[in-house]
Amino acid sequence: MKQHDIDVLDDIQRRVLWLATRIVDAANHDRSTGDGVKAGGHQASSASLVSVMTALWFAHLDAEDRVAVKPHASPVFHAVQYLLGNLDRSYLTTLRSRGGLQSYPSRTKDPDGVDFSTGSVGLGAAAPLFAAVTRRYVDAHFGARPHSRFVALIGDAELDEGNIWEAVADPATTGLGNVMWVVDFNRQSLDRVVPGVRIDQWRGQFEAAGWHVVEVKYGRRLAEAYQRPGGAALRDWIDAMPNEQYQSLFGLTGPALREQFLDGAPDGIAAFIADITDEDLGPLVTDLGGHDLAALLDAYAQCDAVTDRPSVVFAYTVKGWGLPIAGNPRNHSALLSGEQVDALRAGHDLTRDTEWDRLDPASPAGIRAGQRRESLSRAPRERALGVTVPQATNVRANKPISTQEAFGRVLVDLARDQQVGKYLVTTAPDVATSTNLAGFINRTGVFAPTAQRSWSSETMLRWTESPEGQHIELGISEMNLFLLLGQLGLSWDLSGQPLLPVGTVYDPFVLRGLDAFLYGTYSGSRFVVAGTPSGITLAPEGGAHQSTITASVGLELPGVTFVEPAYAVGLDWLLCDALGHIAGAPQPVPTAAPAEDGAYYFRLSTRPLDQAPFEAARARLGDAVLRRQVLAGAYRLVDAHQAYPHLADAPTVQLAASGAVLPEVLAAAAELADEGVAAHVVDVTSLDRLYRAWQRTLRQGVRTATVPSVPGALRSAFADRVPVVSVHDAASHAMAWLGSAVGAAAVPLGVDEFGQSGSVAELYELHDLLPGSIVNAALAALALR
Ligand SMILES: Cc1ncc(C[n+]2csc(CCOP(=O)(O)OP(=O)(O)O)c2C)c(N)n1
Ligand SMILES: [Mg+2]
Repeated sequence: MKQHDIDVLDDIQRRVLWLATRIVDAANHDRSTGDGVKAGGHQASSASLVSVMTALWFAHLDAEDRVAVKPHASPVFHAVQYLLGNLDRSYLTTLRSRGGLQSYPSRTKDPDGVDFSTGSVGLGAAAPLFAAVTRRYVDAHFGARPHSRFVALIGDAELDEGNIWEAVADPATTGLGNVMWVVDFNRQSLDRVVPGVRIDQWRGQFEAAGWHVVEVKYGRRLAEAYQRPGGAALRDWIDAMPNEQYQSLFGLTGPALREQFLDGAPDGIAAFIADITDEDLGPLVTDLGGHDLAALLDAYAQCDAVTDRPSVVFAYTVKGWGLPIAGNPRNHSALLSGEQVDALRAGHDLTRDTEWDRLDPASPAGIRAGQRRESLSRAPRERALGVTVPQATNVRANKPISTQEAFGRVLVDLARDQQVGKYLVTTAPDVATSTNLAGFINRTGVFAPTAQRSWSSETMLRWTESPEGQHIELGISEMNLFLLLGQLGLSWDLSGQPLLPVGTVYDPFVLRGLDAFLYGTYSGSRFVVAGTPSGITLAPEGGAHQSTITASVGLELPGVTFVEPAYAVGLDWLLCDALGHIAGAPQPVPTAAPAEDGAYYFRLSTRPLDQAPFEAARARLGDAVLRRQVLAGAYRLVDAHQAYPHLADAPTVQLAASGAVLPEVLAAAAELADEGVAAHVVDVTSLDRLYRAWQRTLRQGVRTATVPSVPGALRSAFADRVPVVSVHDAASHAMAWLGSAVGAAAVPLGVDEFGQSGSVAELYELHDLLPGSIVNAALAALALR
């Protein structure tokens, strides 16, 4: 690139720096919320990335490229989009306000085309890597898409997050030449200057994982100084200097800076810098490559040239670059004072009247911005897959079967479906076979970018790896599972091809990947995940493998519909319906509910259940009604008054349960009938949909100051004002609200302690889940009434 072009980019980056700084300043000083809570924002973290981002957007990226921006640089992103003409001026004063620019980049809430949400450090780095994994899959199955580069801009302290290394190390992410990470290597985190010099460690870790590593360490001034006689010693001294000492130079000037710089320096350095004036010394020794636009563009080009593996650029930067807080160890959340902002404005040749202006369209910088706007624009993508997922696969269940097994069978059946089959893609963190994906894998194969020779003669599981495979196998990292699912579910946007992603994970380890789960759904991703097996029903496995709080997690996660069927046909309906929603052709959930628009979490079990009770309910209600109720969240598995007509006037309770515990509940209902108590049994297939329906009517009542009605989903399955016993192989709290919802006393039974090894019966006894305890709970509920 010619010097003239670099000068133009330099003009642009100065304006980006100003706008990013002022956007944060305006949030804090131009607005008053009146609530005493500081608006906040990160001027120093933003300044650190200004050069990297200016070089990218104004000289490197193409329209199809996708970029994750580190959370604290969101003001830089918005400043760039504003200068490109993609953001209205009115937004610039709305950072961190309602409906305004989000504190951290958000796909779903920001107005200017964020590719990846970020916020929880580490995840934004991994997301583009898994987006590239997804693209490789899409290209192999559906034909090559226009080339994209997947870029992550990450803070250096983000490298402390383990999920980064899980992602880098997984074989599924190897060889992705279209990935570039740029590490904003400012040697500062939130609290401190990062101790020591860690670059050799980071470099070694990336290289060991097969990455291409580039360092952009020095700016032009330092590079020239190194060429002079004795310059090599200067270089060695700067390289060896601890981060803490180097960072301290930014706050100093004059003789004090010289003294600090020479503290501990070998002989000869003092002489080398003796003829450099005090004024020139600071800019020289703090001249880092991460603010040298030509050096950055050269590094990006080096990454493009390496096409067989991912690249990482360590861009040495200054936290607070160009601001009075540059390099200050306390600068993470520091805000410039009014006087400092005034001085900065004047220093950028702006006034209060011109401070928010775009670049003059007639100037070289303005012309460049106009050209870049053109070359970076892209058309919106279609989200719907446009295929019809069948309502059921008609899974056969004539003998006892677990929900986990039924799940595997339904997937095999869907894989055969002419329309749907090819869009299904499964993934699991080394638990594919133990979560019943083997049937699907046998049918579709395992994905690998190139065909692999199979050395196994095993007939049970055909682990054939090829570009046609539809299962992406991961190492044991639940973070990677959810990160990949999140990206597969955004493939319609990031790779121009909607998919039907399905993941499996041992239910207790959903918690291990929870932040990535949240990340995916916060980003608007849609997928199915099965947590299986779950609960203490996994009896012999003991407390370390028994999940108890996951039902509450599923219930409470926004953007996730939590379901926990007990019977195979119910599971079949729910799974087909979920995939139908993801395909974008939702079959209406008949509860006047707003369309669901997120992920689905199936909590499953390996306990085989006799399917006869379900078939009885089916005969009683008919498929159409039953299916509607199963999808709505609950149905009456046993209606006591129909099953025991002589109990029509007897005291009545209702036993509500989800999943594996239903046999005990059914037995308790029979015992209660013997004792002259009519007990309805309600199978709660989706606690989440029921709760949402209830909340919706409550909130409606609250907002309109009217008496809330009972939602249909509750009304059709539950009897009004009849005491409830809830029974769940999960924390009792998840179902404890049902009493309020039906207006009656409730006794919630569940697992509120860590589990341990045993038989199902032993552990159910321990946690009061056997029929005898359920009967006692029912009598207690009647007494509480
Ligand atoms: C998972 C997570 N933990 C903690 C934080 C709070 N936090 C935000 S930024 C930050 C330090 C980041 O340092 P670095 O990545 O080096 O960024 P920079 O120096 O560029 O600001 C921390 C601890 C977070 N956002 N996410
Ligand atoms: Mg940092």
